[in-house]
Amino acid sequence: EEPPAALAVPQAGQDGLTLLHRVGVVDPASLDDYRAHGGYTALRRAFELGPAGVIREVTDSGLAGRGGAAFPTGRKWQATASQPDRPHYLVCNADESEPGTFKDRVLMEGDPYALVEAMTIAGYATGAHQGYLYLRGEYPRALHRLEHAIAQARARGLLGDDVLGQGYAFDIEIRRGAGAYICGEETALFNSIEGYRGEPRSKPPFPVEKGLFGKPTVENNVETLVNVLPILTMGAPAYAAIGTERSTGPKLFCVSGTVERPGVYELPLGATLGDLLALAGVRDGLRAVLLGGAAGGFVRADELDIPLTFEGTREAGTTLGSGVVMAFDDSVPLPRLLLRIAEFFRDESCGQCVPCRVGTVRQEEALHRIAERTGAAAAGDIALLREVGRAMRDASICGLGQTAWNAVESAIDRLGAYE
Ligand code: L3W
Ligand code: SF4
Repeated sequence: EEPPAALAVPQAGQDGLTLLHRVGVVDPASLDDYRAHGGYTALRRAFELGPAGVIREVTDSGLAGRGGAAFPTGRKWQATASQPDRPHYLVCNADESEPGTFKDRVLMEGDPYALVEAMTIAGYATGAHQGYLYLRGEYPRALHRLEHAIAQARARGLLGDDVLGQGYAFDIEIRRGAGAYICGEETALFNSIEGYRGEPRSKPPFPVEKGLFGKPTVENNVETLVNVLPILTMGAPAYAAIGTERSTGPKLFCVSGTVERPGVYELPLGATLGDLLALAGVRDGLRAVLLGGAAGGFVRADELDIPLTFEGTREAGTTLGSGVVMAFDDSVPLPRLLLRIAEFFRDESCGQCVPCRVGTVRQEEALHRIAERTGAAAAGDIALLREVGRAMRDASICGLGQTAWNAVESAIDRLGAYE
């Protein structure tokens, strides 16, 4: 059962990997194999440290969320752990839907017990006894492997009423998404689990205070959680020595488009875009790279020295997002590509707030008009796009509307699209 090429892990089995070291090496169905490759040492370490000790390690590691927003994980865990209201919940956001993102799929399919162990640690640290794993509906192989892993862990006392005989109760329930991108937004995801429409809630209150079922909730992305395993096994100082001072640790990148070897790559934060593209085999004629997915931004082929860090990409006017790196050469018609991105946002807007509901339609209409004129913008089109984009960014309730204009704006300003 070979994954399709786009899901290849070109580095699988190589030495020095921190997150992918078991992917392609262990049998994803075997708990014994997982244990033989270091599995469940981090959970034992967590029980030695106690909940506060685990949160201290995660805080000291500098780990920041890998789903796109880079919020400090230790701060989020501490904020939930300290809430007096009970119960607390843990939610793993595995609704991986950002176009061009497929790293969490590789982790879940290739190393499913790692996520089960990491969720158990996160639940223990933050005082949750129930974890929900909200899985993208289009990931049937990940579903089967995780269901199997959860059942095996339960049967072997690694989930359930008395995890590892430590008197801590924790279990995991999988909920499947139904194809809506917006359900990856953390509060829309809560609504979806609770049986309501997948519409984002206004924040604050943040989920750490009022999340799932109105209770204190930690929600983390799959990759964020899996990082907790090396933090506990190698210790926070050694983990923090990977990467840069402000962006610590390893990061998974999803490389696709016009490269020789598309797939998921692991590199320390701080490597440059050029380093990554060299690994993936950049082709002649590279024109642009979309960083951070549809919600991110384009950079030019002469900007490959951008450091892949949260601050470096921000300073370069884009974002690391969830690790999307899509390469395009001259064979890709830019107006058609931008129109496709706009169609995506119009399609996926939940329609709850006006700036996004109307703005994504207006943006698509303008880009459609331009594409029909084979890429030439008429007077007023660009001004209209800017005005609509500004309104979406400033006045939308959630990240979808706030970022729906990013890629188009960067294509106009950096790539000279439509000139
Ligand atoms: C406690 C505070 N908690 C913020 C928490 C908040 C959330 C996290 C980040 O994601 C990104 C965007 C795109 N006390 C807090 C607090 N929090 N302040 O920190 O929050 P926020 O609001 O900055 O961002 P967000 O809405 O969670 C937006 C990316 O997501 N994106 C798509 C991502 C897609 C994937 C995927 O497919 N795998 O990840 C689209 O916009 O990059 O930066 O937990 O509660 N004072
Ligand atoms: Fe819904 Fe868009 Fe508003 Fe988000 S910004 S709540 S997706 S309409």
